[in-house]
Amino acid sequence: MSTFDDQIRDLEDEIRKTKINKATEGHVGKIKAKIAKLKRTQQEKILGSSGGGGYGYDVKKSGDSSVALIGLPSVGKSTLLNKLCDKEISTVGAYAFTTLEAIPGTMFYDGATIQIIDLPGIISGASKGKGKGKRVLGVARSADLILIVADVYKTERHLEIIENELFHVGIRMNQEPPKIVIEKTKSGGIAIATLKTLTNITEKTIKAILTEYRVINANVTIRSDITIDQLIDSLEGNRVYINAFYVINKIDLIDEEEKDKLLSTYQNSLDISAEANINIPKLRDRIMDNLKIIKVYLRPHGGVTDFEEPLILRKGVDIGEVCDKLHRNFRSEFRFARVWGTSAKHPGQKVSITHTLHDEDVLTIVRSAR
Ligand SMILES: Nc1nc2c(ncn2[C@@H]2O[C@H](COP(=O)(O)OP(=O)(O)OP(=O)(O)O)[C@@H](O)[C@H]2O)c(=O)[nH]1
Ligand SMILES: [Mg+2]
Repeated sequence: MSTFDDQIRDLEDEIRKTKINKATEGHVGKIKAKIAKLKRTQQEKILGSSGGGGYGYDVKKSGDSSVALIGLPSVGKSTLLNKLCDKEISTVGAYAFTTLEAIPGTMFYDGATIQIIDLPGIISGASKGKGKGKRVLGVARSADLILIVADVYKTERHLEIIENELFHVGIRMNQEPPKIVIEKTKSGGIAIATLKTLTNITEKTIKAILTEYRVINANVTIRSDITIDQLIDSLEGNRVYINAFYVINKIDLIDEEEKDKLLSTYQNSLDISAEANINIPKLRDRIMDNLKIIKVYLRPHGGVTDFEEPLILRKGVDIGEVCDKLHRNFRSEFRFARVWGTSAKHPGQKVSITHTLHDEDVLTIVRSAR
């Protein structure tokens, strides 16, 4: 019997040999769905054989957000953790596989506390169970941001390997989740409602892929211009959508010319030296930008604004969520709020519980008397 890898390779070859056009699109969609299903079964087999080790290290979440450091061995992840957290937390070694488990530290930034997690180095094949790969990637799946750390001399190979491993465990980097809702029905076939023009996939292909997943009767609502891969992702489930960027370390070892070349090749990257302390403040800023965190200052009704201890919130948060964070009764007691800052039409605008806050807003919540 051929192995999963053989079957997957054969199907991938078939896609490569097929010229994709309207006539062949449905067929390609079906093959891609078959590949995704095989990969899932393969992954389940690997996880099932993990000997009760579970998926991921047991890292207790702390702080306002968490950031995972992922990379091959010896790229400088532990050195970086210590720099970001300004403390000697994780052991650094000149040999591969110095770090053997997940080591969390805390980075303080402008009133926010960010958990940074140093991880063992991973190698190609990690997602298929090589080394401690599965557990490392499990931590990455639950992080709010991933830093892919690479060595300046082996950047291309490192980034390729890590991206591939992240992809295989269902991590979709820097992608919005596709807006697809599939509601199974008892009869009537497949009805597709699209609220955006689809330029990457035809309705026929959507139906072919759904059939491959044994979805025969369903109402499908699509609100973004999805691709074949995104449809399969949403049928497979178990995908996580996480921001990530590249950190190219040991920049102290190369000259300006080499550095320029490297940076023009990798747009979504930052060059640093953890050991020689180059660009660490820049990296801290970049982490905060990517975490999409905002600060909101509270002003008690009729009082003065507390600029000392801002609330640390996620971008896109509404006032209702702020109420929930403050006290379990606040939502039910909410009457109205006033907002100063860029989310307000004018200073002190009176707003409802569904109002979305911006960074640096000042907020007053007015509650009914108990
Ligand atoms: N030249 C230079 N060396 C560095 C830099 N950062 C780390 N190193 C060295 O690289 C080696 C590996 O550093 P670690 O921080 O232990 O690397 P790691 O990625 O945690 O390694 P594993 O835990 O084995 O996966 C050590 O000898 C460090 O001193 C850097 O910015 N420049
Ligand atoms: Mg280490």
